[in-house]
Amino acid sequence: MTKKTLHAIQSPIEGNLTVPGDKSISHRSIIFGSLSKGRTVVSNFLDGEDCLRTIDAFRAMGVSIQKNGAHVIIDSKGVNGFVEPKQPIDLGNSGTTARLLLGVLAGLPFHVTLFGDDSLTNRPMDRVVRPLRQMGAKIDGRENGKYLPISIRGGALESISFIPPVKSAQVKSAVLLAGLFGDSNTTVIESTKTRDHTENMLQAFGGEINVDQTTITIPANQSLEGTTIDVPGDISSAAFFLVAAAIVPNSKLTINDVGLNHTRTGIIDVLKKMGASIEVKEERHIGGEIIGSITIESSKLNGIEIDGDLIPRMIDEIPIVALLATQANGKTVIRDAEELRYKESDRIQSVVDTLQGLGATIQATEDGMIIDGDTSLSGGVGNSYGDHRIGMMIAIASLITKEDTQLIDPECINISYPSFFSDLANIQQK
Ligand code: SPQ
Repeated sequence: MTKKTLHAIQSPIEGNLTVPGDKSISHRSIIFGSLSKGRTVVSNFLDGEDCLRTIDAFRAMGVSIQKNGAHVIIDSKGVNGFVEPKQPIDLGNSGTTARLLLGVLAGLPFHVTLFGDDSLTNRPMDRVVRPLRQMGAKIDGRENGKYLPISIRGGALESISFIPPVKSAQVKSAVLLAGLFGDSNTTVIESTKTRDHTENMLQAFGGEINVDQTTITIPANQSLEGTTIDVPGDISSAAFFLVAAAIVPNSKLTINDVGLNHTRTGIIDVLKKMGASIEVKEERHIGGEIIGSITIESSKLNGIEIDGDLIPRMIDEIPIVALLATQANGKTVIRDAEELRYKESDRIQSVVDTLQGLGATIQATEDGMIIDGDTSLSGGVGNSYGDHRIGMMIAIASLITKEDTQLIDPECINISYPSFFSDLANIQQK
């Protein structure tokens, strides 16, 4: 396992930054570009390991995908041009690829085996396997299809009306994608609205979908046409630097061209609620997504309660919010976030263990954590547990620690943000 020494420099964060393309939208651009007929051109595609897995999966089904950095060209004949993959497909660390791909494969007359790395192999797949079986897909796998490796044989499906038992955009998306191969309308009724990039992107490809608050209905047998997609900057990546600027004294940072889709901006609401000095400008709409800029300055922060409908709007930001809370006056309580236990690591346990190790006062609860601030952090050893968001949280923590920090397994950051350390160096005042 490699280690990276993060020096305790404590220099302010200053300047302007654009972050790489949104991971969720990049995955979906490949999926819909492959399902559509004709050419799709994607700019600002996230060149991270997870999104490359989605490209590889569709290449394995015969789709022509050319990639030059963040520029991707997909030439597809649509699903009728797909071929049965000859080999099992390796999904690496990517939960989004696994679950959304299962939704597509449910409708294709192929036998496909999917597997992943240790982390992905331990993440639950039954949440998508159950509704896809209900629609008629033949699925088997470890522990009766609860976990990868999974084999699927798809085909013509029966449309269903489905209430997901968990708040998950991946489950919603898998069922909607399978719905394209159904025999009438497929409906997903969510208890809380989760990120809606699948719904937005389907429409960008000329598809039809009806969204009535948390009830989404998709007709079967649509003909989708290739298009151009300009991927907004990833607010989940931006969140690390927003928190850095909020907690490192004398900082001021502007992040440009970042996605501000309201299903993803819980981090902005949290920063505002804590008293951060933050200004958000919504500048333009592209393909159903909102793009704009965020400016933030360091300021005094207060502990808050975070729960309910806010959680799905910031689920991937909770590790960095936990660090933020260690620098806020008073107690921060995070509830209703049990889904964190099923991410790349058990993010309740890994956040708590890591921050405790760095000197924070934080304890785990079943569905969240309780953090007492304002604490000064010591530094020491920070284990990423192979989880990119924990790795980046440790790197931001090291900006305010008294001593150096050893980050264990920094490479995992390449999953979602390969240029993380160079972007960080660019905004650290020399
Ligand atoms: O793809 P993966 O590994 O599941 O990625 C994560 C992340 O932190 O990048 C979660 F671990 O993001 C998910 C997110 O938590 C991406 C996602 C999507 O693109 O639809 C939805 C969320 O997951 P879920 O389980 O709530 O649907």
